[in-house]
Amino acid sequence: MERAKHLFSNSPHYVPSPKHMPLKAYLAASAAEVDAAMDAFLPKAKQRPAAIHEAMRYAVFAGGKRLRPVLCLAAAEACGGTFSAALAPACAVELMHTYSLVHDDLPAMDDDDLRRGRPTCHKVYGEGMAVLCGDALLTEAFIVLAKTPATKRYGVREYIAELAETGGSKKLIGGQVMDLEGEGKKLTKRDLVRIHEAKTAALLITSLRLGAMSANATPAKLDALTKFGHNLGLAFQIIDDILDVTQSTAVLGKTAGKDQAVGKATYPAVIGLAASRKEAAKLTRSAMKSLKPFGRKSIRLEEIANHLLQRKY
Ligand code: GRG
Repeated sequence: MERAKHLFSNSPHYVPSPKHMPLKAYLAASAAEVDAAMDAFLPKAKQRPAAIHEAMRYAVFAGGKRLRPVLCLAAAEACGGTFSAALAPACAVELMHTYSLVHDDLPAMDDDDLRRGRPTCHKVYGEGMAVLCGDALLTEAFIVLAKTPATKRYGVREYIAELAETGGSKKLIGGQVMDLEGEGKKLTKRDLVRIHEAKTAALLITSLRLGAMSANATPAKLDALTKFGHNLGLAFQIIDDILDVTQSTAVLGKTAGKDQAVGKATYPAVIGLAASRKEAAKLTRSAMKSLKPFGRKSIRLEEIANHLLQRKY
């Protein structure tokens, strides 16, 4: 954690290199710090019963963009917080995200063989162990989140309520239910937005909010980040849908063309590719507008939003 102090511009240890650390280097350094912290938080692979701990580590350390932790850290920075206070919530959101991927890949859900460029958890450890692995990662997310230091405005009660609400039946789980129910059906753009809000945007919003809460952000700043995360999350999912039809399995590290194969309604399917690209750009512009109250402090969030719009995997 000590070595990460240079990542935050408000830290006395911040080393602008040479002016402002390029985003690519910042993303890689943040991901490395989050990985090191998750390695320390998670039970060791040999901890009994070893099979579950091995599976958890397999799923978590399979790669991944670490987008949610990076948003958490960048939001903390935008609110004048510290890297060390934002590290536990950054790990917690990634653990919840990884649980959702492990369960999403199960035969009873999306039935996928490939995730993050490797065989999915159930392909390696079996379905029963993958169910338990997801359950354990979800639980671990709260164990880790509870380590976040309290601030004047927020404590463990608020942190836990924030993440639990997002993981629950009205957000992540609800989004997955709407997604499953929508397969093979003709959905409207409004239906799609509802699914994406719950399935994708909710965890991005909570990642930002938890980072901000670790920095004792005002409710007005939390509101601004909620608006930012909402538009960013919708844009992120549209780009994801576009990449599903325009990129290869090798590039994505997950099965390409899956949405079409299972008759899933997506933005490209409902409004076409060109209109989807325009919509993602429009949402990203709207997201940026919500960052006004943060001034220069939200430069990383702006860079991340632009980067996500341009991403190729
Ligand atoms: C709880 C089973 C269950 C599901 C909840 C979140 C979710 C619903 C399912 C996860 C699968 C999925 C396709 C979610 C949509 C959001 C999305 C595009 C996830 C992929 O996120 P990335 O690209 O993945 O950040 P990496 O691997 O980079 O972390």
